[in-house]
Amino acid sequence: MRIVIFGAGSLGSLFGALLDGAHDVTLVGRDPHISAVREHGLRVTGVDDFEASPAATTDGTELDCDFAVVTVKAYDTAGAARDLATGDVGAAVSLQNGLGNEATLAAGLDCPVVAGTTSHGAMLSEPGVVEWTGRGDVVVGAWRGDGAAGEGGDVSREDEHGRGTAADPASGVAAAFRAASIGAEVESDIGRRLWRKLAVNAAINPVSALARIRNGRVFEGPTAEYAARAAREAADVARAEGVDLDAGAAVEAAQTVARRTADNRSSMFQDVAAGRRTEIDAVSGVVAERADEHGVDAPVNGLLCALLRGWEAGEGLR
Ligand code: KPL
Repeated sequence: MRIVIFGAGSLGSLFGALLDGAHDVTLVGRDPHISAVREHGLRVTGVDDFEASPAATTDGTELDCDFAVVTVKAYDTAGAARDLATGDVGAAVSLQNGLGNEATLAAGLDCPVVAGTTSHGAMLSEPGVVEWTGRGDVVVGAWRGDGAAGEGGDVSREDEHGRGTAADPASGVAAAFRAASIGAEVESDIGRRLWRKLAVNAAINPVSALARIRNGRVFEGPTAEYAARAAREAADVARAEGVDLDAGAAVEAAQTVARRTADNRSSMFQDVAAGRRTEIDAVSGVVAERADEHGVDAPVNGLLCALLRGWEAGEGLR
């Protein structure tokens, strides 16, 4: 299959390397990483050590593919959709942090959109080299618009070639991942998975970024109570949206991820440390805004969001 990875940061590059070999992969990203991949190939270290040689470009326009895996930061999603719309793309698969990315892709693209989450961990250690910091999974599901991603219905059908049917692109995507030995499942209730991931990110990312601590420390000491409250609030908002997510289960999911990725610096901590804009709008910002709409209290998410937005404004990043 022809697969475009739109957003060759850490996770995008990891998936590009893993999918290469089984598929015809093109990475879209920025220099100096893309030039390094073109000149020397893409090296993966950590969980496994190997070299891959996907095609690599800084120009994401006029690309044709069976599907594009979108791994850009949430605030770059509209730009990714604009570029992808100039090519012939069979489906767009969001493997991003935050809520709302699928709707942005669907608004800009005339192809099916697949929602997804992943728990693989990765870090770009230098141009052309990605460290695979933790093996995880990939879960995808059909995006059906109006916020009801993948609710109900059978999304696990594959055609005789193992590809998803036109009405069912998620199973084709999962099959393509599995063909490259990447564990991938189709989830009929992907909306719930996205909210659970949002609760995990709402707990870990802003707390780790503001306190400058690795994931394993978030649920220890003085930050623990606030991380738990951020996850609980996200679950309260999810339930107000009709998503069956228990507050205790959301806290437990966040604690499990923090334990499993204890040595990692969250993506938001990495952004702040590098002086880059964060995904706070698509994480705590979405929780706080939807809470307001539903008349639900989410003061911790509101405060975490204000602090990160204040930091970004002070750095001239927004
Ligand atoms: O998704 C993550 C991130 O860093 O953005 C977590 C789950 C917190 C793992 O680090």
